[in-house]
Order: sequence, then C-alpha cells, then structure tokens
Amino acid sequence: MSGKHILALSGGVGGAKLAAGLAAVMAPDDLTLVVNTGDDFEHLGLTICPDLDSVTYALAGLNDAVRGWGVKDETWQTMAMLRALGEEGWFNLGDRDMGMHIARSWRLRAGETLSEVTARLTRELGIAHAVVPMSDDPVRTQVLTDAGWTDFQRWFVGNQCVDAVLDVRFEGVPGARPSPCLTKTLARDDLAAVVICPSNPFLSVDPILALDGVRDALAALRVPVIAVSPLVGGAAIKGPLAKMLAERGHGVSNEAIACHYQDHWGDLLDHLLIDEADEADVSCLQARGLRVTVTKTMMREAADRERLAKEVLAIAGI
Ligand code: FO1
Repeated sequence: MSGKHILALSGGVGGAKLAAGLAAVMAPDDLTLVVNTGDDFEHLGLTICPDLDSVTYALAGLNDAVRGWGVKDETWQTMAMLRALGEEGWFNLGDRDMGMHIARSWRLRAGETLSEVTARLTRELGIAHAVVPMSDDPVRTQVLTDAGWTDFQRWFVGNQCVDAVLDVRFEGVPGARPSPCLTKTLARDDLAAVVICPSNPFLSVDPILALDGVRDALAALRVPVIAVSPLVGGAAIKGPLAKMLAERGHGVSNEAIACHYQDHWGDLLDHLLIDEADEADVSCLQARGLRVTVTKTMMREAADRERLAKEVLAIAGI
C-alpha cells in the first residue's frame, strides 16, 4: 500500500508557516503535526507552550504575521496591570493570548494531559488537523552560557539571545515519552514521509528527536525524511540559528544543517529543500548522499506556504 499520511515535525514561527501550508493543502486525516514543547515553561502560574501556540494560531488564522508570535489585533492591558502590580514584565502575554494560557493551564491542573488539552483547544478554534505536542511529559530546554544553565525563554526573550550558547540540554530527557499520537503515527502503515519543517535543528527539532525511542523509530521507517532548510542566503530567516551555528564553529550553511541530521543523529535525513539563494550548496549536499531540491523557501504569504507544501508532498510521492 502506498502511503499518503505525513508526519510533520515543527517548532514555532518558521515551522508553523509550513505546518499551515500543509494543513491548507491536505485532508485532516492525512496529516499529523507534532510540535516541540521544549520551549514550554511555567510563568505567573500559567503553563506557556510557545510553539504549540504558534502552530495553533497559524492554522486558525489568528497569528500576528508581523511580530511573528502571538495573536493578531492584540491588546496589552493585562500586561500593563501586571507591571503596575510589580509582577515580572519581561515575557509579553497579550490579552487575547492570555485566554489560551488560562484555558490550557486550568485544564492541565484539572488533570487533562497536554495532548488532550491541545486537541480540545485546537478543535474549539476550528482546526480540523491533528496538532499534537511531542510529549505529555515535561521537557524543558536549557542553554549553557557564561552565566551557567538558563531556562530557554529567559535566554530567548529575557536575554534576547545575546549570550553565546555553549551547550543545550533538554531537562526531562531521557525519560520523556513521545505523546500517544506521535507514537501511533510513527507506527502507521500508510505513512508516506516525515517532514522536518524549517525550524531550528538545535532548539526546535532536537527535543523531538531526543524523546525516548523517537530517533530509533524514525531510523527504522522505510519512508523518506524530508527537511526544509531554515536558512536562506546563508542566514537564518528569524531567530538565533545563524548565531548558534557560528558559535559552534560551523559555517552558517546548509551543509551544517545536513551534517547535524546525518552525523549527529545517525543518517536521519534523505532529502533537503534549500532556497534558490543557496544553490551553490547543492554539490556538497549531494556529495553527502542527500537528494536536494532548490526552490523558494521564503513563505511571506499563504500562496508561498501552499506552494512549498505541495513541493514537499510531490517529493513524498503524494
Ligand atoms: N517572543 C518574544 O520575543 N517576546 C515575547 O515577549 C514573547 C512572548 C510570547 C508569549 C506567548 C507565546 O506563545 C510566545 C511568545 N514569544 C515571545 C515567542 C516565543 O518565545 C518564541 O518565538 C519561541 O519560543 C521560539 O520558537
């Protein structure tokens, strides 16, 4: 049986764009979007899941495209009041966005799993596709800087990624199990491909691959793993990827991305889509045994997201 189901792995902003493109061109039953939860944290008594938020808002058409995170047409009265009350103001929670965090947090506290809560919240926002957390067990990304180990959001938002990252770890791993839906999807006999969305490999994709059993399950699959590079023109579209590659002593290149999935994770990548601006990378990627597609990977509008999603599906044979 030739499969037609796609398992897509996504982080936040960049990944969410391709996730939305895939959802726009695929039937709900044919797509499972698994989202990084390593960026999650507890803040002001709430459980914040930034990447789940970004994917959810993108699929619901609620995302703020300019800011890149959070909800469009946002207001900030709650934040202003929190600051007036002397509470921490470094992490911005919009008034509309706050509804998401309150709904998620109280349901978690009432005993629902993150998978159950996410299924409920996405359904309520009219999303028909499966948006699932990578795990129901807490995984918390931390970065090592000269100041010691720091929680991810404290570094990403609080420190604006200024401090150089010497190392990254995922608290809770090993021991964190893939979510039930991720486990089920990995075992589907109609799987056509695994798609790695254009997300930061070190911060957004590695936490998913590091979950108990996930790397080995992916390696055992007989379907291609297809990644869309998060680099365009030798730079990251958004976020600290370029800076992190440079700090690790790597070039800011698609070869470094390929090298990470192939060498660090043991040949986990079959096909890489890169931007036209990086066409010069083709020969070295092919020399590494990869199949390469050169295309436009910048997704400014819905049409860009859908075109790129269709290209990925064509590579997957769908
Ligand atoms: N990113 C920022 O740069 N500043 C913020 O104040 C901020 C608040 C925020 C609130 C909710 C949410 O879901 C995401 C938020 N983000 C914010 C984005 C987020 O921190 C990062 O984009 C991701 O963690 C990286 O993928």
